[in-house]
Amino acid sequence: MAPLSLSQNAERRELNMSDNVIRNDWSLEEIQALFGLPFNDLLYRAQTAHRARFDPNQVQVSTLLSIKTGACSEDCGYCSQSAKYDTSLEREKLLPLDEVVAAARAARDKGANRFCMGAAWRNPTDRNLDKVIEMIQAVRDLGMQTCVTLGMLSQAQAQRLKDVGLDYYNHNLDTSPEFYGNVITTRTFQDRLDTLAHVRDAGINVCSGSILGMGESGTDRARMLQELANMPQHPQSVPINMLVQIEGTPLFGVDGIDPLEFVRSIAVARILMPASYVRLSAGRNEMSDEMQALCFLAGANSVFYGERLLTTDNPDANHDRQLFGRLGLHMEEAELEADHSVCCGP
Ligand code: SAM
Ligand code: DTB
Ligand code: SF4
Repeated sequence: MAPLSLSQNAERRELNMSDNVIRNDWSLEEIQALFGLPFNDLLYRAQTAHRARFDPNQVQVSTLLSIKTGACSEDCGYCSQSAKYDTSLEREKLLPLDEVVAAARAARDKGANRFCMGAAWRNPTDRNLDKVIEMIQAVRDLGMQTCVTLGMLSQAQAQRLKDVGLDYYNHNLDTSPEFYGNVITTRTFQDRLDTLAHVRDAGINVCSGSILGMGESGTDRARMLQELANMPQHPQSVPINMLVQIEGTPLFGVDGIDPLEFVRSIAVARILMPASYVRLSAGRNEMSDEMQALCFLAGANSVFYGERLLTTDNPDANHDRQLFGRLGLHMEEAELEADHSVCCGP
């Protein structure tokens, strides 16, 4: 093939520059056009956008802990923890503070800079929140960033979490508004947007993303990314999960997603939200090292790290460290607000 002409080169450079602009007005057609690019062109654009704002060889690692497991009143069709499905999961009460602190310390000692605590609640009660606030304080005292995912939040609850110095709140859109009703019926897509608005308005970093491989169409994936990218502010963290199929749930046995389509979705997320962390989330146990390497090339720069997600397995930390070594990736270190005492006391 002939080399690119000067004007083709200029056009390409211009396209790549435009990928570095923060926009909140993406049309569905534009997003579908990105998905439709030749794979190499898409990855080139995503990698270029990534390099403009991030160290391309750095990966942020968060460790998860389920602080309250199972018996959830919601009917999320993917979830091991819904009381509506027989998934043979042992339910557990809210963990005591000392167990949470021990798990966070172990995660920190293995190199995680963020500890993410998840609870199987539709929403926390104010008394639940008192306990979680103690946990957040204790984990911050270990010098780690904190994230919690507790279900729906009121504005007042979000403010309480901000006041204790919570760094991130995770609440996923999960899928497109159009496909949503096929997956969850006990709360609406709008409920999710409302919780995210409460978190954002309280000034907490938003962590919001999705699950791929639930039987959704390519248009659903584009619409889901459009919803995330057209929020008033991009979520600072965007977890992209691949469905972990759980026996007993309605989504068990659904046709999985083509791995290259998954990589494309990461690349499009990176281009649409160039300043956000894009997390290669659940499902890594089912991915080859090579597929994960492609996801990093496509702009993923964060993972869940440690042997356990919430109720299912994740690659072990040694394997991940070896993979990072083979790829020349280094793990990001914790950066907490300089003045910890402002929000949290001495
Ligand atoms: N109960 C809270 C809620 O739903 O917001 C917090 C915990 S919930 C388990 C957090 C997120 O984990 C879900 O929104 C979903 O995106 C993801 N998740 C749960 N089960 C999953 C599965 N089997 N495979 C992939 N992602 C999953
Ligand atoms: C997110 O997007 N993925 C995490 C976290 N946020 C809370 C949860 C993944 C759960 C995978 C299935 C399980 O372990 O139960
Ligand atoms: Fe409950 Fe969260 Fe699981 Fe839905 S995803 S069933 S709200 S724990």
